[in-house]
Amino acid sequence: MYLIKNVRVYAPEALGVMDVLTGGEKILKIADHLPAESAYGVETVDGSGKVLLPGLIDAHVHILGGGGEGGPRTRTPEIMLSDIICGGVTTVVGCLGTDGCTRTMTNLIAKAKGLTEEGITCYAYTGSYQVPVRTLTGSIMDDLILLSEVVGTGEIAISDHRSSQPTREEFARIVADTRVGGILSGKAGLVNIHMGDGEEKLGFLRYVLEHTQIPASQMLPTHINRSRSLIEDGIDYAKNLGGYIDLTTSSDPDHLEPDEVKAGSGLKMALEAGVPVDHITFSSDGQGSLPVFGPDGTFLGLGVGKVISLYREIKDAVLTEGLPLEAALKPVTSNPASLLKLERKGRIAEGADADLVLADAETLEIDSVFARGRLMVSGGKLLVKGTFES
Ligand code: FWO
Ligand code: ZN
Repeated sequence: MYLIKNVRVYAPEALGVMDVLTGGEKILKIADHLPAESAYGVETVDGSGKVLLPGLIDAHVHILGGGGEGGPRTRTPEIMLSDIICGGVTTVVGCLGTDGCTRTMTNLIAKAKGLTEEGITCYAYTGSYQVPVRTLTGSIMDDLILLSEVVGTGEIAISDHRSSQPTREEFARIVADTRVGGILSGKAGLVNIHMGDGEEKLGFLRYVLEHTQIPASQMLPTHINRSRSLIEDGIDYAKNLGGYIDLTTSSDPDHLEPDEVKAGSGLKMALEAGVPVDHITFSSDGQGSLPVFGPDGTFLGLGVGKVISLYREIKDAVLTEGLPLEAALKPVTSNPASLLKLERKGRIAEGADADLVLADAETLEIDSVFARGRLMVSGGKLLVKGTFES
């Protein structure tokens, strides 16, 4: 049990200075004053001068590693627990990308189970870039209904030279099957959509909204900030069709693509254009490759995404872009939790999982991270390492 005292709580809504009691894996009590019971092994944590945030949700991480666009030597490394918790992330959704051949669903599910055993909460999308979707059981619905880790489908590539060039109808069918699989399994059934640099942009998503009864909350297009023209299309899609958009934080701010938009500034752009904050999420693309192709499609090189970029972009949104902390937190806490229907995640509330980040109120530097009630990082130091981490 931990009693975090006199801490400014962002649930992500600002609750003011409170005392927060955790026990086991849960948040038990939030009140403006809780007596510091020394009995029952309650450990008191001094929260003065600090903020308490919900553990971050990163809904797009290549937990097996991804890449390969430059041949086998460019297959990126598998994630380790510390890559995740050092950035205040306590919930992850793992995915496959371009390479849905050497990266398999059986491996993805096993890795998700491993990360959950190591202390965070890890889910997965079935499929990869490809269409038809490469599932584990042979069907999207069966994967959702039978595999507890599977919460949706993705990352399905459209408008990209590396996609399977699916038809609109094929795309609509994937969204429909994922929706019904979600309904039958009591899960979100969210389709995570990889947006490339193609001219089509969000046309396929508009087609689904205009020609089917499927709600906009079933689809989440990611990499929306990969170009100025795509983020403008994304802002229009979110504002006028009630769509949801996901910005990628991993791009290296010092080596942005020619017209790539940093996630922190993309968030500000969308909010100023009138997109409701609840329709915007961030994800890192951690361990995914960040390949650069020439205009003629030749491979020029690649970097590797990092989960720690997620929290970096939240800090930048507040400290550089001047956004309120509440607005900067929603895209990585309550918004992905709502879209993914993860009721116990993304919020500081009684009965929710004790996934918490304690950070300095001024610098937002992370001090401590709790995952399901276990102290994983304290005083900025890693307490819990992955099985094979030195
Ligand atoms: C983006 C994941 C991209 C992999 O377009 O989609 O390639 O399979 O590991 N990454 N292909 C990166 C841009 C948003 C910068 C992926 C990657
Ligand atoms: Zn992608």
